[in-house]
Amino acid sequence: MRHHLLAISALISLFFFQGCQLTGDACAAQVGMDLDEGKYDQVIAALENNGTCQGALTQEEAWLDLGAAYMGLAGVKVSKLFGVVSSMLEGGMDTGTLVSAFPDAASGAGLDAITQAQKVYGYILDGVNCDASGKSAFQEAACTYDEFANTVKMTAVMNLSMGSGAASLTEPIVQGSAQDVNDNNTSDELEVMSCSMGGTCAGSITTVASSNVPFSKTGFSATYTPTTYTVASIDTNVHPDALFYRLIDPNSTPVGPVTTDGMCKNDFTTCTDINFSLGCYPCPVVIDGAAVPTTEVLLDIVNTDPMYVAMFDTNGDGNVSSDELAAAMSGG
Ligand SMILES: [Ca+2]
Ligand SMILES: [Ca+2]
Repeated sequence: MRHHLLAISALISLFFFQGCQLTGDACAAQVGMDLDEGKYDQVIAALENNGTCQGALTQEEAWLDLGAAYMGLAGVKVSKLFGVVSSMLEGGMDTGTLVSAFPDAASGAGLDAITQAQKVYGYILDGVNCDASGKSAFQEAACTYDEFANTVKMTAVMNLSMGSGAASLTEPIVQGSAQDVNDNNTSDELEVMSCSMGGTCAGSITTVASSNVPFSKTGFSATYTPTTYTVASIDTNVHPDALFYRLIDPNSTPVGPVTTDGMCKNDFTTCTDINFSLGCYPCPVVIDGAAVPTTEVLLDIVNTDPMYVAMFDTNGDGNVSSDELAAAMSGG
C-alpha cells in the first residue's frame, strides 16, 4: 500500500501540478500544460529521444510524461484512466467495457501508440521485476501503467481481429441472429477467430485459402495467405452466409492471422471493398516495421498476467497455449 501511495502522489505531482512547480522552465511548464490539454504530439516532440527539457525534468519524469502522451494518443487519458482503474479495483471491468472506454485504442494507430508507451515504460523498468518490493515511485507508476497498457493492447488487438464480435465476449449473443447465422449460440466472428488461430473449426465453417500475396511498403515486407471463412447460415432466407476475411501468416508459430485495420492493396494504398481477386485485402497493422501477429501478441499478454493464466490454462501446466486460447475464444 505504501508503494501505491508513493506512486499515486508522484503521479499527481507529475500530471496535475507540474506546470505550477516548474515555473522556472518554460519547456517543462509547456509539457505539463500540453498533457493537460491533450496536445500529445507536442509533448512527444519535446520529450522524444530522451528529452528532459534541458534537465528541468528528471529522466524518469520525462519518460512518464512521454508514456502518458502516447497513452493519450491512444485515447487513454490520465483522468479517464484513474476512473477505470478505480472501477477495476471496485470489482470488475470487463473487456467490452474497456474497449468502449478507449475506442481510439481499437485501431492500428491506437495500437501503435500503446506500443510506443510500453516501450517508454520499458526504459524505466529495465531490469525491474514489477512483482518485487522496493521499487521507486517512478518504477511503481511505470509498472501500473505498463500493466494497464497490456490490457488495453489486448482489447485493441481483439477488437481489430473480431470487429463487432468483441462485444459478444461480454454480452450474450442472440442465438440464430445475424451474429450467429449457423445457430450454435456462439458468435460467428469468435468462431472464425478461434478457427483461424488453429482451434477447432465448426463443420458449418468453410475455409478457402487464396494464393500467397507479398505486402510491402518502405521498411516492411511480408507474405500472407488471404483466407476467406464462410459460416453457413441455417436458413439463407433469414440471414445470408456470413463471410470473414483474414490474412494468415503462413510462417507463423503458433499459426494465426496478423492484426489488420481497414482495407488496402498489397502496397498499402487504401481500397474500399474486400475482393481478393481484385487485390483488396484486410490491411496489416505495421508498428516499427513489424506486423502484429494476433495469436502471439495475445499469448504474450495473457501469459504475463496470473489472472488470465488462471482463466485460460485449462490443463493446469501454468501456461496458456494457443490451443487453450483458441478453445476459450469459441466458448470451448
Ligand atoms: Ca455461431
Ligand atoms: Ca496450459
